[in-house]
Parts: sequence; C-alpha cells; structure tokens
Amino acid sequence: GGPASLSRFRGALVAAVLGDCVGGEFEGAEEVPMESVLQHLNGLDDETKGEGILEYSDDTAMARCVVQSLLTRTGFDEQDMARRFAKEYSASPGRGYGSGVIQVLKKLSSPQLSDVYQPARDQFNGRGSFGNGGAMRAAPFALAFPDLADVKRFARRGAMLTHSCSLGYNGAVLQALAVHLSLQGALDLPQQFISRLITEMEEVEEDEAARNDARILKEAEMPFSDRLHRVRDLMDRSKVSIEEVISELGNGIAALHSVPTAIFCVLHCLQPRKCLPENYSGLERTIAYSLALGGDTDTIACMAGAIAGAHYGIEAVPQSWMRCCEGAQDADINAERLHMLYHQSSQGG
Ligand code: R7I
Ligand code: MG
Ligand code: MG
Repeated sequence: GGPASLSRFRGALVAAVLGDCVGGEFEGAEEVPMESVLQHLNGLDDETKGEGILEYSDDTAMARCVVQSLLTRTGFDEQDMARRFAKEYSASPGRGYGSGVIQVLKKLSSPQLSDVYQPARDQFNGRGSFGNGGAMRAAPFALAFPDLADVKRFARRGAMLTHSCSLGYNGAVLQALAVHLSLQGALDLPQQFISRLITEMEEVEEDEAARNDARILKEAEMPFSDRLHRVRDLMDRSKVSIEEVISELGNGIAALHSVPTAIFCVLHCLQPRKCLPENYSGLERTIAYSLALGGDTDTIACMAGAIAGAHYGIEAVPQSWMRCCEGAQDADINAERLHMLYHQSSQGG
C-alpha cells in the first residue's frame, strides 16, 4: 500500500503482537539455533493447534493500554494511560513484567498519587529505569499521530510513566520514529532510512538530561546515535554473524541493547538470507532472525515486528501465525481505529 495505508497500520500492530507471542518461547535463552526457531515457527502451521495458544506478555499488555488510551482520549492523556497500566497489571500480574517496573505499576494504582511521573523517577535510586519497557510499547504512538514532533514528544512522555532515565525513554522515541518512517515507506531506501534516524536521534540526544545520564552510566556521549552508526556499518557488510550482531548491538533488556538491534533485524532481512527459508516473506524473515539472536527475544521481535509490519503490510503476515497468537485479532481491529484517528488528525483536527 501507499504511505500510511490501512494495510501498513494492521501489519505494524499485528506483527508486534506476533513477535511478542512467538518470541516468548526463547526469552532469556543464551543461544538459539536457527533450526529451533524454524521448528517453532513451522509448528504454528499445525491446524491441530488451538486458537490463541501462544499468550502475549507485558509487551503487548502495555501496548494495548497505550492503544486504548490514545483511542478513548483521542490523544495523549498521561493520567488515563497510567491508570490503564496499573489496572492491567493488577488484573494480570503474571505477564512477565520486568522486576523493577512492578513497583511503579503498584504505586500508579494508588488513588492518592498526584504526579503520575513520580513513581518512575523513584526507580533505581532516583535515576530511573533504562529497561526497554518504554520502547516495547512505543509503536502505537507512531500510529496515532501523523506529525513527527508529536510522535517524538508523546512517545517520550508515554515511556516516562515507567522509565524516567533518558536511556529508557529515548529508546521509545527511537522505536516510534522507526515505525513512523516505515509507515511512510521510508524502508524502500534503507540507507536514507538509517541516516534519517541518526539525524533525528542526534537532535534528541543533544538534550542536557540525556548527556548527563550517558555520562553517569559511562555510555557514549550520544548512546543511541552511536549505536545507529554501528547499525549502518553492519548493514553495509555483505556477511554478518549473529555473534557480531550481539557483541556490536546487544540483545538484552536495556533499551540501548535492544532497540537498535531490532532496527538492524528489519534492515538485514529486507533481502532474502541464506540462513532463512526461501518461501518466507520479509516479515517472517525479520521475526525469525530476531528470535535467533536469543536474549530478550519477545521484545526484540515485537519491536522489529512493528517496524517490519509497517513496511510490508498485513499481506505479509501468515494467517496461521495470526490464529495462534493471543491478541492478534484485537490488534487488527485496533489498527483500523488508529488508522482513522491518524487520518482525522492529519486533516487538521
Ligand atoms: O523495562 P521493563 O519494563 O522491562 C521490560 C522487559 C521486556 O523484556 C519484557 O518482555 C519483560 O521481560 O521485561 O522493566 P524494568 O524493571 O524497568 O527494567 C528491566 C530490568 O532492567 C530491571 O529489572 C533491571 O534488571 C534492569 N535495569 C536496571 N538495572 C540497574 N540500574 C533497568 N534500569 C536499571 C538501572 O538503572
Ligand atoms: Mg515480555
Ligand atoms: Mg522481553
């Protein structure tokens, strides 16, 4: 489809759910042979498997809260979003939330709370979390706001409800930016896509708070921009091993060690790869490759899925995968609603 077509919205939201659901199998695994990945994915074609057998985790649970909040409030409302996170957690605490964020979610449910951003600020001795929990639920911001400045601003504020460290919330900004650009068809020109992300993140990381966090955590001066340069170096190479991807970009629970990695997975899988089945669509390649990296597989596949889904559209999503994953149908319906919201706002509303 053309830029910001319905198919791209559906692809983005559905593939994020699929990445989370199929990635859950390998989360935390140190080494994941591609053989095991393909076996797991081929098993999804099995008709005897029931509907929605693969459950979604916190990644999707929180993204659903973001979607519902943006739709009901027709825009960003931090009070409403915070309330939804808290309610979702107390209704379903067993979705595999990060160990730190649970404290934030408990505090967010207190009726006495006056500043919804305060619990996140109290994390990790007042520095805030740098986990990827803000980034894993950032895609819907790109599907709700057509304007780039809105995408950046609201993705940051939405992440700050749980992640007040810049290395956490800037991961969410980067993920939302990647989905935004992909939705416009920017992945047709991969070199320009990555250059654009670097330019945008250099501007984002100019910020004083970001520089300060990077210094304290002994990261590069502009950590995300730095990693995106590594992504560009890796994508220019004809051959890259999984070990190199992990050592250059990471596959961990920190936003810095997973968002650039997810972006690389998408770029790397734009073309057919020897290690992946020939009959796979680009979207299937992206998710399979994300799982083969091991580590935080549900989250990396979820983020890569959103970016890739916005590029390839819903036609690239296998029906059999969709049937097996809890919440995939809901995502498909919500994508249509977000598509309407997005196009309403772009008509100057
Ligand atoms: O970021 P968050 O929501 O976790 C998301 C991840 C995804 O992989 C999900 O699929 C789920 O499995 O969890 O949760 P946080 O608790 O904020 O951060 C995740 C972890 O990162 C924490 O439990 C810490 O181990 C680590 N971490 C930190 N450690 C030391 N200092 C995050 N920030 C810090 C820090 O400042
Ligand atoms: Mg998870
Ligand atoms: Mg995870």
